[in-house]
Amino acid sequence: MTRRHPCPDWPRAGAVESPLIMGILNATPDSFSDGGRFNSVDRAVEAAAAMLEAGADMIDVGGESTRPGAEPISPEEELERVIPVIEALATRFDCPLSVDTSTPAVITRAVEAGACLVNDVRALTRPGALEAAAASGASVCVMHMRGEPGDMAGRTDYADVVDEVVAYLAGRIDALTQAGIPADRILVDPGFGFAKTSEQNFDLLRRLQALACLDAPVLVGMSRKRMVGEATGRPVEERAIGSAAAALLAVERGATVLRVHDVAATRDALAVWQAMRRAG
Ligand code: PT1
Repeated sequence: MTRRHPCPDWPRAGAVESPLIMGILNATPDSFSDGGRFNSVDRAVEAAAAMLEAGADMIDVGGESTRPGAEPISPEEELERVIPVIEALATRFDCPLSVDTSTPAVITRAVEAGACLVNDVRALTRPGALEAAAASGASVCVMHMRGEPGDMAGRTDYADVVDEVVAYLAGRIDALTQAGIPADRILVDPGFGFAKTSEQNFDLLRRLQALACLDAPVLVGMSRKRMVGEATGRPVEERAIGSAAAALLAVERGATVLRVHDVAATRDALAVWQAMRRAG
């Protein structure tokens, strides 16, 4: 029997001294490649332990890559990758767990296994996903994108990217609340890197405050993304500092949950911000 750790009361913009750090755990074969199932779960537990040690507040487990150009995987494959990892983490750690999925069966099973947050880059638009999430009782994060990761790259013809993101997320909040998900369990995410040019990503970041009208906690994920690479000229393995800077700029503009790979760098950036906020 696995234990389920409840999600925190999600911090809201303005009322927040301590944004939450969500550590990214990829339960994909390319992330934990050598050996069989036991070995890969073991390594996932080790990676989670290291992020918690570095100051992560929660762990986000995902089995499907959603970076630009990625191909979808079958529900069976996704279940096989994700559920054993969530079960193992729920047994070993006290922290809230999140599942990065769009798949109804994975939503149901992951919440049973101990996840308290469903993080869906497709905003519960897959058939059955909304119903599965509502029935699970978990919190939900809905994100903006256009199309699918496999075809989103060219779909960047926005009149105004911020207006579209806000309108889309407002519509998803309506759909979720109508499906019975309480408003205080809904988080929103502008979807950095999803069907947006670098320029549009930075425009979104600059005007992130506009999402405050949705009256929902704002989660952001810019960690190691191409937008950080284009700004810094650095390859993916050298983007920790740029990513921490981006996360801090988002916090200044109201973000309260930070989805990151580099937990220690983000923690230090937040410590500097908090010291400034508490001074004087
Ligand atoms: C995200 C996110 C996510 N990103 C949420 N979940 C990914 N809530 C996975 C690039 O431009 O931002 N929010 N789950 C990862 N997806 C990408 C997208 C990775 C773009 C890289 C890029 O480099």
